[in-house]
Amino acid sequence: MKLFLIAALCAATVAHAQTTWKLATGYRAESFHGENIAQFGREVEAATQGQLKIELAPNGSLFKLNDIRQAVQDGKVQAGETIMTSLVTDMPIAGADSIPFVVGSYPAAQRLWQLQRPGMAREFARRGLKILYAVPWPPQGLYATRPIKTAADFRHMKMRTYNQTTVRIAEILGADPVDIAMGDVGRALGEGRLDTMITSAVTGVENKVWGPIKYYYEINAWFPKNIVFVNAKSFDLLAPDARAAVLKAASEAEGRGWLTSETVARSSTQELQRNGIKVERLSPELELEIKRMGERFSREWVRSVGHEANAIFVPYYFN
Ligand code: PCA
Repeated sequence: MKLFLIAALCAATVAHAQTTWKLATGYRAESFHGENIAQFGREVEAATQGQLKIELAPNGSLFKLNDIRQAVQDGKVQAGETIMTSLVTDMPIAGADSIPFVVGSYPAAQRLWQLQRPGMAREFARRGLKILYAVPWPPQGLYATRPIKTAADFRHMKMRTYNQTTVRIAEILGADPVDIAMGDVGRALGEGRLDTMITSAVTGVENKVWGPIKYYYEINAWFPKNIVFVNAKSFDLLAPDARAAVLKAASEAEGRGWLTSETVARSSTQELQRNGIKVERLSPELELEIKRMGERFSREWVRSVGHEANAIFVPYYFN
């Protein structure tokens, strides 16, 4: 009996010693988000003396970006990264960071995240998921193949979208939405499948959009976040010290990711410029008009989310 117990204990230790989490993402391993995940993985592995390894499955190779949350929830993969707006259909408060013109700076984005996080953690917990950390993309700017001078210029421009939120924004602007995953932007541009898009400077650089794209307007429209999370059962299976190590590394990854995002925002805008893209401001009249459209989107969002929206935005605006 004693021997059996010892054998069982050893087996349990060995089981802890060999855990590997696959982490599915829809984005590239070489992006700043991907590199941050890789560093997070290295830190977890070092802190747990190899008890836990995190293996990145980039580029939608395991699951498509918009399916990753469900796949982790169903236990098909242990961990994942997605963009929060991909969750809005059944988790409306996830869209709080993609309402145009609410947040205009990194400190404001951070404040919003602190207010959004408790509700998100509840939503995740309800689905058997645990949030590890979230990091914003640089501010969203407007790219175009031809100058945009008035709101009418959007009409019948093919605008790239990547989820429900961006489709609605395209519709409000009067553009024709075309769904294009981030990795396909370069090819789609080459094939003339898109004329305009709203995304960050770094995404423009990674997709080398110069050539077809001639203009980048720094409208700072919103700061969407990527969220990294794990199936709660996988997390609970870890030994307590490994769990603590994961949470510590996650909190460091979050801090590091926010700083990198800010640095990359600046360097990428310069790189767009170096490659011949005109980095400009919209005319004040058009900026005002676009902000009004943003307000319309915001009203629709608040109406669809209800009191949970107030729980975020009342303190955001009044504290
Ligand atoms: N890049 C991603 C999401 C937001 C961003 O800046 C994309 O364009 O798909």
